[in-house]
Amino acid sequence: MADPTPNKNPDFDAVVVGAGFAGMYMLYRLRGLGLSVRVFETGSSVGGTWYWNRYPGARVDTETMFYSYQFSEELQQEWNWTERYPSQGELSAYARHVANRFELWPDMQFETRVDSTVWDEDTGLWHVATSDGATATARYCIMATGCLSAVNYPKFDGLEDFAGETYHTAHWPEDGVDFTGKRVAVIGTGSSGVQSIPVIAEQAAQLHVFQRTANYVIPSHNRLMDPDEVAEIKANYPELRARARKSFSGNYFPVAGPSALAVSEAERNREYEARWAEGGLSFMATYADFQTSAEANETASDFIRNKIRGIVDDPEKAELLAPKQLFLCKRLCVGTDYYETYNRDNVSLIDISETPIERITPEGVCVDGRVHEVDALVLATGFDAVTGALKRIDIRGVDGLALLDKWEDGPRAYLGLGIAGFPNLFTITGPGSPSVLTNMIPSIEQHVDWITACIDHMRGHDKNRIEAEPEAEESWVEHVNEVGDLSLRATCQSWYFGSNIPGKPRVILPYSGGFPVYVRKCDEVAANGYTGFTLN
Ligand code: N01
Repeated sequence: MADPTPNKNPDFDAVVVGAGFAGMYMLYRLRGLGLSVRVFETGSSVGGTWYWNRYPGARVDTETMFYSYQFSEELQQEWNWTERYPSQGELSAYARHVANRFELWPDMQFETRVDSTVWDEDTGLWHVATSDGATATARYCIMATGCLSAVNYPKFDGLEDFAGETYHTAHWPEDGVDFTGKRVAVIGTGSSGVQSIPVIAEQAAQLHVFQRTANYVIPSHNRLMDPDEVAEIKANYPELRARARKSFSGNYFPVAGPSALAVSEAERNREYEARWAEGGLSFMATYADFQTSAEANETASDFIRNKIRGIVDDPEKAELLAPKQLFLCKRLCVGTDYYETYNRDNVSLIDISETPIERITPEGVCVDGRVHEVDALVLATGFDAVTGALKRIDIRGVDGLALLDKWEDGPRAYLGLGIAGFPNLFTITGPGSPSVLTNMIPSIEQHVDWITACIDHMRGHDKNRIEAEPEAEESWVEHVNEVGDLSLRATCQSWYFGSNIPGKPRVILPYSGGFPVYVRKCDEVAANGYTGFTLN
């Protein structure tokens, strides 16, 4: 797709792919440098993950006073979150407010998918081809495509013959779905299933939940924000944000102690009870050795399993819902009335751990020779995480190298920011960066700030081309894998390792050395003139 007439004056200084929280902030910062920018977005508005994931009950499970931008003091002071864990609707409204406030709309083109982007060494430009048949050239191509955006559609035999309606949680109709009086199947019990199941159960005549792996679900105890609490957080934002930046996940969760085994059972249970009562993700940070000691890990698992047995009336269902895998193997879920929902008469739980779904028939879901008849099918089957969205675009670098080929055995990237063989292409929260193991918005801001400073540096030093060096990339990938293998997470199946996608190489996708260590490394690289990158 090389431009027949090499042109050193690109259509745009930068093309940004995606208008989620990463793409919007990238646009804002690059415009601040005086660059011309075009953002392409498949959806018809801003918000990325919060645009697409409109399933019933969708809400963030990070406290939203902190799951928000911090780059603008005015923005964080003027915006008022109404709930501890705001809904998809409120998060989308926030995204639109940001686009309005910073007048981002004119540089964003919606309902336009980027199909391919091809590097032309002669002109030093990216040639970006979009779904509307147009092409654009740009000096920089910045992938703000999201870590959890490429939908995982399971390949069940007969799925296309199903006579009812089929939905995927991550591709939900804009006008919503009314399940009143319907028989519904939900397949999948990760965060999306956990959030949607209680809401669908309230509407549907009958709900069948198909569970392959039981997950750990901490109650959210969602509530309206207390105005005094909001005022206090707003008054102390700088210190609170700084404290979060110093914490492993970029999210401040107080750690009760270095080891769950260093305290008595009574003390440990008091701490677990307090966190269960408080609700939310801070449970995962109770003790620092959950990822290093199976015995410590088991104390948390046991506590949660006992909670499930206490909530769910039917002992058989309770045992099915009690997770068997290590705590924090998979992403911890946060729910509202999740386990309580299984006490409803209209909810059944079908264990597919040993007997997988055989096929979908026109009438419903067939397991072990029995068809569970339904009117609607909800696929809560997740994503081809971290690399999926990048691999679904035909990205070609130096000498036509396809990213798909380069990543055949797993992603290789330097700091999750640059890729050897793909000059002037940056990935926001790419593989090998902390991304999904952290609070995403601070991680996005850190990457966008770094990329902005890098481009500014290049312009200040009369450089037009930047490329990760293969050796630097190799040694970073090795480090990411070494650190990844240190945690118990490495012993189980999860999307963190690509295990949810048939045929995907088993490689740790995010960097698990923690946000502060990672930020220090990125800062050092920049301070030393972008070590590990070649600038021309
Ligand atoms: O996806 P998942 P998700 N047959 O991959 C099952 C973020 N998020 O959309 O575990 C039968 O976690 C699969 O089973 P198993 C959050 O980071 C955040 O729920 O592979 N079942 C699993 O139960 C989260 O982790 C928020 O055995 C099949 C489920 O489908 C990430 O997104 C909300 C199957 C998929 O769970 C992904 O969450 C939502 C098959 N062929 C999401 N294929 C909040 O902020 C898959 N499954 C609250």
